[in-house]
Amino acid sequence: MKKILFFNPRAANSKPRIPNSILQVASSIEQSHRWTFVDGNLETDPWTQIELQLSKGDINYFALTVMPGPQLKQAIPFSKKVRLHYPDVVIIWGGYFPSNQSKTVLTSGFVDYVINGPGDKAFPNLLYALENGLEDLNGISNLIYIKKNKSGEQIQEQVITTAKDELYDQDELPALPYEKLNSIYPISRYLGKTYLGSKTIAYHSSFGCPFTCSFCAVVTISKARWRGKSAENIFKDIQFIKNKFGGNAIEFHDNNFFVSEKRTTEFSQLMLHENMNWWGEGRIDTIDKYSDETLKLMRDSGCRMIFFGAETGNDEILKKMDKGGTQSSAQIKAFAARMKKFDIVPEYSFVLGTPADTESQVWKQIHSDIEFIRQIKEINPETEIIIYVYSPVPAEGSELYDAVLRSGFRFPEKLEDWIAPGWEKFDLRKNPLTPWLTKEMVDYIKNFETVLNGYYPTVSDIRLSPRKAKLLRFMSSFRYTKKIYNFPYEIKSLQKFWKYRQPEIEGF
Ligand code: B12
Ligand code: SF4
Repeated sequence: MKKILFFNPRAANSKPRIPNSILQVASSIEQSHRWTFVDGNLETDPWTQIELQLSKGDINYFALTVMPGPQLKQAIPFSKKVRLHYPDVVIIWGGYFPSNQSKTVLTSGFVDYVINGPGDKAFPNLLYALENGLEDLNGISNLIYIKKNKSGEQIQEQVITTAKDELYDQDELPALPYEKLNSIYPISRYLGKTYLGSKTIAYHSSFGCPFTCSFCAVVTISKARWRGKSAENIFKDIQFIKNKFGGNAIEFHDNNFFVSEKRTTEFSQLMLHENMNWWGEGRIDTIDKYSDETLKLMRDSGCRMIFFGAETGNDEILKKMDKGGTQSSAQIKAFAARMKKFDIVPEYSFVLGTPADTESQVWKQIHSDIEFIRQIKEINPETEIIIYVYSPVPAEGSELYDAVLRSGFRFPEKLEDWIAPGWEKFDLRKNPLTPWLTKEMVDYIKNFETVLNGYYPTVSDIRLSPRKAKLLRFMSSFRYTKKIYNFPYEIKSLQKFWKYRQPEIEGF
């Protein structure tokens, strides 16, 4: 049996999560292959561990999951080293980054195959083809690779993207190999303390999203499709992790957990007596259609907070973002008030700094969004605000992406450029290299965020004691009330000193 070395590059400096991407891909080859795993989130020196495995001489595949951002800092140099020192090992990348930037990844010379979106069938099918000498890989869905044709003396390279499968029935996928993971890294190490509970389970219950927001990388992967596991199956898994490993709270990592009110209701009913808090991501216009009974049931079953893409208070931009056409600024406000009634904290994320034709229009948008955020805080001060600076995703054909291209923006063409100092933070949506945003604008947004986080510290940072939160608020109150956001060094240094945690970068 051939052997795979899976690698999860470091994504979080603390609080590692159950590595669901790796677990799900591993479940697809459980019966046909041997595998082991190195988790960059749990190793101080993951390369030594990788090399230890490779030096045994029985690894045939090095398979990595890669998100944009900091994961690239290990994914790129380690793949390069594997290619250099172990040239026979086949290198396969999967996940959002390679799916969206496949050409750059494949032309690097150190990644052989990219799994495009769900790997549940593509991964085992690819391994089968490679092991059985099948030359034509075109029949393997969800795969991107480089085909080399020899014409005369020239080798022509062509990036081939095979057909995409419809999303799979999530209830038919094999069970995740939790026990095997536990034998490599004790699962207890993944059940972190969050504001939801002392042993928080990260669970992924659905794939995709039925919407087509034009700034979102999920659209390019799942093409407005969504499939979810049944409430019973989610509940069974949760009970298993709870009983076997002691999990006592849940973070749902779905892009959109709440697509089906029926599923949410069934799940909430099952959870009523479990005494577990839970959190997930949803849409305002979807959940606003839920009945009051459902919202109450959700809260009774432990739903404490929901993450929503509020995006902006500007109705015109909301339309450009293609939020499905039904989310409006009035609804965003009314919904914050509705959530207050049910004691569920709405966590609103905003995307500031979208492109506009002139500099003054960009500034106008930024100022009006900041005013809008302040109004939301007045309506429901419990609302958690997450601020992103817009970073484009290659959403070909959308109005927003057309404006991005018109501005002259281009993604890096060389894979290693993604870890150059300028690009490194690009996908953290904090420091985008977009032509329409000046440094002053980015600073202004960041400074407002600092003052806002000072005046309203997040409840999800459990290390921040009430006393510290009070002091932060006190120190920020003059600036916040007088709207003086520039150079908030005193707040920044306190946040740095207390290692204030930004949920958008590290999770809770
Ligand atoms: C958990 C998570 C994190 C955690 C990671 C924690 C950890 N690993 O310990 C934290 C909170 C740190 C995080 C941070 C970020 N994240 Co993140 N994250 C996720 C999240 C919610 C879940 C990932 C997951 O487990 N999915 C479950 C598995 C089963 O699905 P999957 O990964 O898609 O896997 C399938 C396929 O993609 C494929 N596949 C995936 N990997 C591999 C590997 C191989 C070898 C193969 C063959 C196949 C394969 O097969 C799998 C099974 O079908 C996703 C959203 C989502 N629902 O996926 C966002 C997501 C991946 N993150 C995203 C981003 C942008 C980030 C950030 C860079 C920025 C940000 N502001 O969020 C930061 C910074 C990351 C960093 N510090 O490196 C984006 C990526 C979008 C894009 N632009 O490409 C996503 C999609 C969220 C979103 N909707 O925008 N993230
Ligand atoms: S609703 Fe959320 S996950 Fe779905 S397309 Fe829009 S931003 Fe992406």
